[in-house]
Amino acid sequence: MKLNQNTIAGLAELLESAELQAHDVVKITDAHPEMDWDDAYAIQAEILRRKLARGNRLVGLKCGLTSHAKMKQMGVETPCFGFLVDYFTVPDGGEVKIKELIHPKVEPEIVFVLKKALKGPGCHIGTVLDATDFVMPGIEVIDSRYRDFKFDLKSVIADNCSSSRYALGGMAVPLAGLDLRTLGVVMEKNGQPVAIGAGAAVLGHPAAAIAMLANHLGARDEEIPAGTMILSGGVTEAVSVAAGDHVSLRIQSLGGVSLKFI
Ligand code: 0L1
Ligand code: MG
Repeated sequence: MKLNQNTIAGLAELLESAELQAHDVVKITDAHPEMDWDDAYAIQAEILRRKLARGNRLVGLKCGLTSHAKMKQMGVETPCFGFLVDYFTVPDGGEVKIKELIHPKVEPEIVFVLKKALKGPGCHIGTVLDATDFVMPGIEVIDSRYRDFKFDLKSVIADNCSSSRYALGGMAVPLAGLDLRTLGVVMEKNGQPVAIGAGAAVLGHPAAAIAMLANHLGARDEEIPAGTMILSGGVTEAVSVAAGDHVSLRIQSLGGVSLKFI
């Protein structure tokens, strides 16, 4: 690690305050170009520690930047991993208050819920499918704290991979007989299709993203506990939203989920 504990705590406070007060900041590597990957995840972990100390609950994990469309959109080449806490959760059909956010975008996601713990190294698609209880459709609302969504990968990891809100559809679908690679995904904004794709857009198979997360945590001697809910990453590019927008997502065989922005 290149940053000391005071700097990590200060950067966590900067980014978390930006999130809670809905204002943007410049990417943190501008002032700390020496920052390494461990520093980036340490800042993210410090943000989680602050939230848990305030009484928030951890409710899930996320993989980000797992499709080539997203990597190209953001100019990066590697996925990133983050966390979800209770107040990020919006019910299906519920409202997201734009004034609580900076410049939100929405992404269609295939969401996994595990019935067995996963611990890397060595996790692969088969391990993940064996450990999966069911999958669901999800809309993730991302909201980078960085001005104009301009960041590099270390800065975005520190910023908890732009996590801000998410909603899950109501159908829990077991995997038997489903090929997640070929499931069609259609996201509409105000009744118009704005993002169309298929599950294979996520690293060839969405379970590959979950395996990558398990291997990433395994390298830190951590596991993904049974029961964990995990967003596997946006299937398409993210789409900007504004007050008054209605977003709905349908994923073949998994049903739908929607959000209103007010
Ligand atoms: O969930 C995601 O794929 C977002 C990862 C962070 C990058 C971004 O803000 O687009
Ligand atoms: Mg996402």
